[in-house]
Amino acid sequence: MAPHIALHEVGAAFTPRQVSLRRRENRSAEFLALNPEGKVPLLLTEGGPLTEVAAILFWLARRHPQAGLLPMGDALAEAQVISWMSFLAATVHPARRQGVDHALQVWSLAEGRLGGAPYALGATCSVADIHLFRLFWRFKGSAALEPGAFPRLTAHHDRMMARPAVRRVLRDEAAMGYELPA
Ligand SMILES: N[C@@H](CCC(=O)N[C@@H](CS)C(=O)NCC(=O)O)C(=O)O
Repeated sequence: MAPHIALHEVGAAFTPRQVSLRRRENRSAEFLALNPEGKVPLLLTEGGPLTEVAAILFWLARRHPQAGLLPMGDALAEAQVISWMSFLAATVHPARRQGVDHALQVWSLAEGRLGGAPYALGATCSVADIHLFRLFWRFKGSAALEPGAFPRLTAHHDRMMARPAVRRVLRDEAAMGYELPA
């Protein structure tokens, strides 16, 4: 979902291909030839297949600078985007599999890290916000959160939900018969 949102955000021409994990299409010979790890997402670029949410988001933002989803020319700010996305991919995404209590602890770290700013990097939206949104959207939908829990992440989620690209992807993926992964 995160790369799908970013593709719309940057205005790239693309052809979506649904890969059903339930039907194990990610384990087909055709899919494994493109990603031997057998995981989604996978973006087929003109230069070859690209895997990992963080790399796909980074590449799309670099390829489409006019979208303003990466702080160009500021090496530290750019590294902060990578830092956020590495944290999300390596720590936040796998947390749910270790139980709700662990996931809540990890999300508390994300809540603290977000601070009072509207977006991960501060005032402007970057690809890190797309990554963050997708994971919190899923967590919020799967865990029975206490009312008022994670106020900053919830405000961030609501802010992201107002973006046309996000609304479009939620609608399109629901119409496709979205299968909730972990
Ligand atoms: N580190 C990868 C994780 C990708 C991942 O875990 N994808 C899951 C769906 S959320 C998947 O394809 N699982 C299928 C499988 O492992 O068989 C990323 O951030 O892209």
